[in-house]
Amino acid sequence: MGRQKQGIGAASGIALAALAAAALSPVARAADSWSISLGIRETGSSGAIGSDGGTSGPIEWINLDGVTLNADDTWHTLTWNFAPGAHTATSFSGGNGVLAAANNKGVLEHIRIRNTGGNSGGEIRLRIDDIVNTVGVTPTTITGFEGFSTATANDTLMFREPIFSGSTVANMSTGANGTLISTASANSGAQSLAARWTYVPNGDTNQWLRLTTNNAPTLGNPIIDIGPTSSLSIAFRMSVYNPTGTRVRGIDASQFQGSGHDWVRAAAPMSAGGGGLSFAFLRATPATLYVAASSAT
Ligand SMILES: [Ca+2]
Repeated sequence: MGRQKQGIGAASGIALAALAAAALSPVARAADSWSISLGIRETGSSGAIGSDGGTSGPIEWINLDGVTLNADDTWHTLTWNFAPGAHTATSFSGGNGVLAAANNKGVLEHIRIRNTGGNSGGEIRLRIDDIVNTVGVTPTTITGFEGFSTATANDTLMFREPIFSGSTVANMSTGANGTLISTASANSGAQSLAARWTYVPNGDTNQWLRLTTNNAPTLGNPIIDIGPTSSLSIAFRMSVYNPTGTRVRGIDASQFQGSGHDWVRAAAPMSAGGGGLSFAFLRATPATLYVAASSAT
């Protein structure tokens, strides 16, 4: 009886060891990469570059899913050339597959970010800087996100928060969500705009985000020149906090915490007698939980 028990125990031990090994083995990871394209609204505006061109007119995607950005945490400047033959246009809403509008003016309606690599559950950070519209040989910087307070409210500066657009909110998961000024990194100057979101963690490569400028209180619906000698450049930097195949966040909801829980000891390294645990603190308001964050770093 005793031996039989031992045998079962040993077999269970092997099975548990195998499970543990499987859990610790590197998981085959999808590429943490995203495809970037522009959504241009053909407003036919007459206002100056960067001013509010409104929300009327068809929307064409320019070079649909044509450029790949990897989570390399490095700045890359992408340029879309509006000369005929130098780009493709694909209707998103009411378009005809040709980029054209009165006055050669349209609006930067959105940046399209498709989850081409199939990232599943990653907290994605897309930094944006130096939005430059060049006409002929004359560049106009619409914004480099300099001069704005770091306390500028989420969802207000050129780009709305990722959950804003009804077109793609179903692709958004819980967790960090926002468009905030960041001083942690800039392509030029000292500031950029950091958008943060998480796709629904199912690895669907058709998921995309319509990061829209729709009626943003500051720099919303910005007019750009889309004439045959014009182009638009934007600097991007992608990173992901929990890449595909990893899981870095959780909540310790174990019992036995008792009263007077010693957080310092729990967070101390195990080599020093602590628990070696990391914590994310949650702030609760009625019906909603937010991850406490002091900045958009
Ligand atoms: Ca900047």
